[in-house]
Amino acid sequence: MRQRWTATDVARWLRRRRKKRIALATGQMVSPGDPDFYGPEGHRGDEFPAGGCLIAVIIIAVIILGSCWVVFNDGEAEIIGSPPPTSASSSSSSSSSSSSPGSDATTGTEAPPVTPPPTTGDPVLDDVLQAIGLGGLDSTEKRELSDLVGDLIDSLLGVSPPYQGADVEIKRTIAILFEVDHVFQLNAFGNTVYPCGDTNPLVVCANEVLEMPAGEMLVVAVEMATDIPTASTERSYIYSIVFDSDGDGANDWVFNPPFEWDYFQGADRWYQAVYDHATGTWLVDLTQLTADGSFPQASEASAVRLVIDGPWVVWFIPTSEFGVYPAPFRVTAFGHDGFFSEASRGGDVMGADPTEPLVDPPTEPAFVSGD
Ligand SMILES: [Ca+2]
Ligand SMILES: [Ca+2]
Repeated sequence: MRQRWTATDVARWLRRRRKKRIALATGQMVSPGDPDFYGPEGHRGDEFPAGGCLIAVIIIAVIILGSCWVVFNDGEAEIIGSPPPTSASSSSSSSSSSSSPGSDATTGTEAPPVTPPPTTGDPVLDDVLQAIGLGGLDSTEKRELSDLVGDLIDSLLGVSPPYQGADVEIKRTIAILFEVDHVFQLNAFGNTVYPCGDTNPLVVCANEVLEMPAGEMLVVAVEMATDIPTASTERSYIYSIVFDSDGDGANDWVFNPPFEWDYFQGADRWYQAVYDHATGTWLVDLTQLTADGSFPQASEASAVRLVIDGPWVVWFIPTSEFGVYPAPFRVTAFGHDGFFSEASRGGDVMGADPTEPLVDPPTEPAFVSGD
C-alpha cells in the first residue's frame, strides 16, 4: 500500500531538491547514502511523488488535449463557417460588385449596347450642337467642304491682302439640315440654351428677333484656322453666309468695278455677323436684295441665331426664311480696321474666290424632337 506523503515528507523532499540543485551547480557529488537523498520508503529524492506526478500528467494531458481541441475546432470552424473563396466564387463575387458593360448583374440578362452619339469629329462643334440635343449626324445628312489654308483674298481681283490673320482663314464648312419641332426650338433658342446676347459661348441675333419656328432648320458651321477673338479691341470682323434665296439669278448681287472679287456676288440674301471693335458689339445684319438687285439699308427681322465658340462660327437659320429650298450658299470671313482700309484688311471665302458658283446645302433632314 502506497504511503501518503505528510507535510514533513514534502519539506524533506524540497530540501533534497534544493541540495541536489546546489550540488549539480557546484559539481559536488551527492551521496546516495545521504538520508535526504531518499524519500520515505526509499523513494529517490529527485522523483516527484507519485500522486503529484499523476496530477501533473493529467494537467499536462488536459492542456495538450485542450490545445489540440482548439486547433482542430478552429480549423473546422474556419472551413465550415467561412470557406476560403474558390476561383469560381471569387469571380462571381467580383462580377456582382462591378457589372461588366452589356450585362445585367441583377437579372443576368444582356443589357442593350450603349451607342455613343454620332459626332462631327470636332469636340467644340460637338459641344455646340449637343448642348441643344442635335445629334444623329451621318454622311447622308451633312455636307462637308474643306478649304485651303493660305488662300486669303481681297475684294480687288488678285490682290494679296495686308491682313492675313488665322481668325479670318476658313478651313472647312459643315452644313446639316434638321427637321425640328416647336418644343425643340423653345428649349434651344427660347432664351434657354442659346439666348441672344449670351457671351459663353457668344450668341448673336438680328436687331429684330423673330421666334425660331418649327420645321426645317439649316445649320452651317464654319471653322477658322484659330479661335475667334470675340471681344477684340484691335480689329473689327464680319463673318457672313449669303444665299441665292429664290433661285432667280436676276436679283443676285453683281459686283461694282473694280471689286471683281466682291465676296457677296451671285447672292441675294446676306446674313452678316458684324463686330465693331470700337464699341465691342456684335449684331447680325440681314439684307434681302430687291427685285432689281439693289439693297435696302434697313436690316430685316429674322429668327437667325449665330453661335461663335472657339474657331467655329455656327449659323442656325430656318429654311422658311428662304423663298425656295435648297438655297445655294457661300460663307465668308473678313477683318479690317473699322474703316475697311485697303492697307489693313483681308479675308477669305469658301472655295478659291467668289466667282465660283454658290454651293447647294443638304436636302435630307435629320429629325429631332424636343420631347
Ligand atoms: Ca481658306
Ligand atoms: Ca436670287
